[in-house]
This record gives sequence, structure tokens and C-alpha cells, in this order.
Amino acid sequence: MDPKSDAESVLSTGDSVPLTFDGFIDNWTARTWSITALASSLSGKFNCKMAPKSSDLLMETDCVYEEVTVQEFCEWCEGSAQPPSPLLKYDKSKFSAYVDYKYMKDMFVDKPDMLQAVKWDVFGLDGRNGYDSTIWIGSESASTPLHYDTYGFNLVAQICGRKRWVLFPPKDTQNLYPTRIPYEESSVFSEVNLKCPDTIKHKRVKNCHFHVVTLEPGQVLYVPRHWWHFVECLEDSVSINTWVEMPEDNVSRLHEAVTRTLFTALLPALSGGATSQEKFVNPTEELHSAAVNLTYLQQSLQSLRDYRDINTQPPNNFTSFARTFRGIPIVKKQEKFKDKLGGYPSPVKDTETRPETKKRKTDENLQYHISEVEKRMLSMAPDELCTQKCADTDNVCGESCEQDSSVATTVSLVEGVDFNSFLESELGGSPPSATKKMGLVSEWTETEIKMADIVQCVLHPVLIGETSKMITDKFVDSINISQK
Ligand SMILES: O=C(O)CCC(=O)C(=O)O
Repeated sequence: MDPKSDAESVLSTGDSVPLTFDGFIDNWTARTWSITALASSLSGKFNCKMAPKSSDLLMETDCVYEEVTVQEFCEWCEGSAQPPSPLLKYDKSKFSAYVDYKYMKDMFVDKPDMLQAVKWDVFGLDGRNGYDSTIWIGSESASTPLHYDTYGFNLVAQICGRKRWVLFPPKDTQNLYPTRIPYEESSVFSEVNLKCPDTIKHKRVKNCHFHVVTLEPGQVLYVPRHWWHFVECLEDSVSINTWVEMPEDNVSRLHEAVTRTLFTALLPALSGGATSQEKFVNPTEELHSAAVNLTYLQQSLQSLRDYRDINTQPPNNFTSFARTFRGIPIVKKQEKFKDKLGGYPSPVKDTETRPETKKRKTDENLQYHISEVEKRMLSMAPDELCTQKCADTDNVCGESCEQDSSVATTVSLVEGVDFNSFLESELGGSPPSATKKMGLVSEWTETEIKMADIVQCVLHPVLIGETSKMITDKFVDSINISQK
């Protein structure tokens, strides 16, 4: 194998690409979770995002929120909502429901055992579990608008149901018309409506590189730092993710502090008073005074100074993640576009979409860290391996045995396609020419739209990057980390 094509080298290039991992979380207790099982374990009430099924651009500020138990969510999904469920008034054929972006340490506060049901050690992240993870419980069609996260890299484990991810590299940022409205610390949203791209208003979207993947239960997706993503549940689904801190986050923290300071100062002009703030600020976001924001900005400068001054750098999570996959080959996989975005897919047969899986060769000279899954396999006697029906293509056991991909591990590349291929597969080749602004919560006035457009230019990530660089040059010398 060409050493440059192993997973570690692909991950470690300056611009790594999304990868999917098969067979790495089969031993998680969380793999057995279903929405029904969660409903019987969790009694609390959680915020649930209700969104109309529509091909309009849908931001989180356009949705309504209801407080529900997971049992009520589950009954609504099954079409058996009962009074006094607040979801009773929503028709499942017209709405989606999303108990999204919930920190597991809050949701499972009185169920500490359930936090141990998630273990990221197999990805080189020792000791990382549910305490550092977020859970997303969505009905079919529930979605998260196109955005990128400013901090870290992301690992996403699909627990049940399938989810479609459309990803774009950071080099497409200008092609995706970034906006900080609605404002959320650590997320940059896009103005582009992927379900119905307006190629007149957003001409550059045609230059984008679309990386599309359908995550199936048991798969894990690696989302590299600053990759844009639009995510949609193809079925009722549960996923769990962890955002993993990186050294570059020190610079991102300064960018975010500058953005927050400017946004908070501009908000009164935008909203004409407190009443319409909800249009401009994402529902989960909490704003602070200018004084608190400036303190936060100073703290981010201090973190940069500390980072520069530490002689021995703290362990780098990304290096440790990448090193775990040294010597592991990468399978090339391109989404077959079996299901249309926002459509009502019929189940896909496993054999049609899964890449071929191969059990890795056990060679003492290979220096890679052996995954937990593989350790389990290696601790088995050869005939035990046979009864597990492993994909023994190297014939370790010497017997012929039936192939079963569930015990093998595979790392696959999520390759990119261009705009036309994306449109042909997803929208039947005819892009609509206009995008409407959704307004389930409240309609936007002409003045608000104009003001928001101006603020969005002032808060453009490129400008914030330049301002942050100036601040860094003035207050912190020679920072030795990427300032992208
Ligand atoms: O699963 C989703 O709907 C969105 C997930 C997401 O945005 C993330 O993990 O960064």
C-alpha cells in the first residue's frame, strides 16, 4: 500500500477531507438505543424544534419550539400523540420535530451510566465519553441549516435511522455567502438554500464542491475543522457527536469574541428595540453586555499568549486521532444519490451502498494503534473468528468462512461532486431561480432585511479574520498557530 494513502496521511494533510468509519462503535452500549428506548429512560422535558416541511430556506429563528418529553416525541413520531402533548397540533406529514443539540451531561444528569454508553477511545480520544458529547433526536425531515462550526473537528456517530450530510470544504466559504445573522456563538450560517439554490442571487454556489454522504446506523463521520454542513434526517433518527478541541481554536476564540462584541453593539439598531431580537439571535444564544464581551475578548488574547508561552504544548487531540489510523487503507466511496434531499426515501439495501469491507492484516511491524473492535477480534481463537463470520479475506483462520461486514472496520473517503451533478441527482436538473424567506415565527420587513444585509457584511468572517489579525499583531507577538 502506498503509505501516502493511509488514513493518517489523508487526515494529516493541511486540508483533510470527510471520512466515514464502519465497524468502530459496534461495542458501544449506545448502539442499542432507539427513540423508544430513550423515551422509557428519560423522564424530563426538552426543547423541541418544530419546522414546516418545505423547500424554503429555513433558519432556526423561523421555527417554533415546544417543551416535550421524549415519550411525547416518540408518540408523535408513531402517530399516536395523546392530550396533553403539545405536539398534538402538528401534522406529521407537514412538520418535522427535532430535539437537537442537547448536551448529554444535561440530558442524562440523573443517568450517569448512560454517559458511559458512548466511548470515543477507539478514535484515539482516551477517556472521552457521553460527558463530552451532544445528542440529536430527530423525526424524518428534521434538519440543521447549512453552517460551519468555528471550533475543533467533529466526530458524529449515527445510532439509529439514516441521516444525509451535505458537506463543503472551507475553500468554498466565499461561494456559500456566510452570514452571522441569525447570530450564534461558534456557528457561521450560509445564506444559500441548498434545497432550492438561487443561482441568480448566489452565483458563486455553482463553484462549490459538494461532498454528500448518507450516514447509516453504526457509521461514524469525521467532519474536518471549518467544513460547512447541511444535515437532514432521512428517517426518525438518533445521532451523537463530539466536537474535539484543536490548537487552532485559540485563534477562533478571538474571532468569536470580536464578532460577539460587534454584534451585541449593533443589535439595538437592527431590532429597533428588544421586541424583534428573536429574528436576529439564534434561540439558544445568550447575549452579554459590552463590558462582559470586552473581558471575553481580553481573555481570548490571554489564551493566545499562554499558548505561545508554553514550551511543551499540551497533547494535540487531532494528532492522536490521526495517529490511530496509521497504516489503515482508505476506501473511496461516492454517494449514489439514492434518495432525494427532503424526499421520502424508500429503504436502501445494505449491499448496494456499503463499500467492500476487509479485515485489516495483523502484522507486528505495523505501528498503528489497534482499535478496540480489532482487539476484540484478535483475542478470539481462530475458530471463534469463524463462528463470528468475519470478513477473513486474509484467511487468518485458514478456513473458508462466510463474509459479514459487521465485524470488520473500514475507513472511507467522502468524495466531492460538482454543482451540476448535485443538482441532477438531487433536484432533477432544474434549479429554481428564486429563494423565499421563511417566516413561521414572524415576517421580515424590507428595512429589517436591508439592515441585516449591512450587518452581515460588517461581520463577514473575512473582515473578522483581518480585524483579529490586527489585534493579535498589536497585543500578542509571534503566534505559532494557523491564523486561517
Ligand atoms: O445532525 C444535525 O442535524 C446537525 C449536526 C451538526 O451540525 C454538527 O454535529 O455539527
